[in-house]
Amino acid sequence: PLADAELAALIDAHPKPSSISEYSYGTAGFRYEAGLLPCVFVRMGIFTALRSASLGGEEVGAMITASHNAEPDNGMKLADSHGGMLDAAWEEHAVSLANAPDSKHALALIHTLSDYAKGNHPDATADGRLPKMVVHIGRDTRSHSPPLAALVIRAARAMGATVIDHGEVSTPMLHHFVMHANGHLLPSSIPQRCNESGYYEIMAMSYAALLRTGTVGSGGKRLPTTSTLVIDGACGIGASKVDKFQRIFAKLRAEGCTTGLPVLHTVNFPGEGPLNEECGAEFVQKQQLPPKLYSKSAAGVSKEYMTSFDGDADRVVFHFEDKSGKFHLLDGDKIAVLVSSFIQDELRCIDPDGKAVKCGVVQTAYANGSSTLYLKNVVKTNVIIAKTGVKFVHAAAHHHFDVGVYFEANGHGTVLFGPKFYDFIASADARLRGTPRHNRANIALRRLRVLPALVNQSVGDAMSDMMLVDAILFLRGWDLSTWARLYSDMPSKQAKVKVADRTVITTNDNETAATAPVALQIALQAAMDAMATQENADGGPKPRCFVRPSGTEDAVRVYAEANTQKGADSLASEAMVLIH
Ligand code: NG1
Ligand code: ZN
Repeated sequence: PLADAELAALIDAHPKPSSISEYSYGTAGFRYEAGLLPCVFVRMGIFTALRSASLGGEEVGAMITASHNAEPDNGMKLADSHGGMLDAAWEEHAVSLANAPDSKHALALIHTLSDYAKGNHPDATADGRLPKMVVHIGRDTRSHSPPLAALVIRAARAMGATVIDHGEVSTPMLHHFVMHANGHLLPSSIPQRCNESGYYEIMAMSYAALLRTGTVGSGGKRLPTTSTLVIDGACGIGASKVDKFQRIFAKLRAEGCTTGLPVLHTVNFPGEGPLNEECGAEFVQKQQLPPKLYSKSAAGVSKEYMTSFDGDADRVVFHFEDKSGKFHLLDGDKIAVLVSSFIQDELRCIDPDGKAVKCGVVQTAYANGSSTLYLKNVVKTNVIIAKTGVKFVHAAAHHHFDVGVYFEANGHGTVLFGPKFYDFIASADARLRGTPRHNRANIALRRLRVLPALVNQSVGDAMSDMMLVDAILFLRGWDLSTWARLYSDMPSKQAKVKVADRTVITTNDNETAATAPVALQIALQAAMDAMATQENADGGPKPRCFVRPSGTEDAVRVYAEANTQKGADSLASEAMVLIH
């Protein structure tokens, strides 16, 4: 029996603010100004417990963060038992519970969901009690995250759930913990490690193993320009975590594993500057500008090899300053190109026809047109354009490919390895056993084998993606300028417009065109056509412009790209005027 009175008291103590007509589940969960969230958070504490029960006691998670948003905002991302995003049908239940008008309605819903859980797991329920419930909680460094986390924990406990409070962690760490807590869902080649040190250990060991494959025969060169990697932590959680991870490097060095290890120099720690402000992945990628370096230790730092994380460390972009002082950005699209071509090349060393494992890349409408062309024409891989948001790109990568690489232009992405990939590795393993270690297929096998552990397959992970990119650059003997030269981005411009009601704009499935208001799309199309004629560039990608309501901020986003920066800027300004 549920503790109805306790639950009702908790819900009543945190009523829905009058300024909210309806809480919505955005691109990445609930995200609002922190003061508006206690109502949702109490209910989500209850909800996560129910979700765990509905899965017969599999463990789930809630991450308290507003990622790249400014400090006053907060939010919650929910992790399902496989470590990925919450199931879409349960998203609807979450929204219903968040919006129940009062405790009476909320309790009715809670009872429906708990009856559903009991019905699904009759063996696990004794005396009408719910199956076991386990909820993992993590939070970012925002000042209001601890009290909000405390509310979630209280509510989950009132449901009778066991709560594992991980304290301050990055979003991908929380997803990793959840994925590893449900060991039976993990591929057998990945060691089960459900704690912070295990998370670092898996990453460091597989990273070092990948570097070691560079010492025999093929590649493996650390250029002076990549010997120190400077990490801009956005004044958020990522900075502190990289610092801890770095300690494992010291251990590796002490054990004699010195091959190619770079120095990781972290700047922009929590408290050194305002979170995500003029620094971090969101600022760097959207503004196409270098981050402000708040740390004292940043004085005189080399800018040849840099990355920026976002506020909850699930995104990463790379950037550098060339000899003439010019800033160059390597965004998520560039990462997708680097990673997918690397994996494909290694696969081909074992399977020259490339038929055994289906590889592909999932992008969004924000992907630079040049990257899509490069993936199709040079990497010669499959490309799918999905709706913005990890839940959509992740699902597409999982559904369509045996090795699915997905990256949003903003640096959020990962690689998913399906059953056919693991089968391929097992059979290659049997076939190549006993071949010399410098045999190229043997090297490729050892490289591919460590990837599923190095990569965080539950969700985008700045630290893991950073180490993967660094290892590939090392194996290729490249620095950022070589990588940047693979293709040139089409000049692009992104902007945000605040409007009274952003939901009046709706879009088609992959968000490349607006479906309402109809006149808006007609006008945008006319602007694109006019730009195409004006720029008169033959062959290359055509000017593009689209708008969509943000799912994380109260604004409409505008994206434009053209053959010149002037063209992209003017298309974006036209679109902004049209929206106003
Ligand atoms: P919205 O605000 O819905 O555009 C943003 C990013 C998404 C995704 C989510 C989650 C852009 C243009 N959009 O979503 O790609 O990362 O945040 O954090 O970067
Ligand atoms: Zn984020």
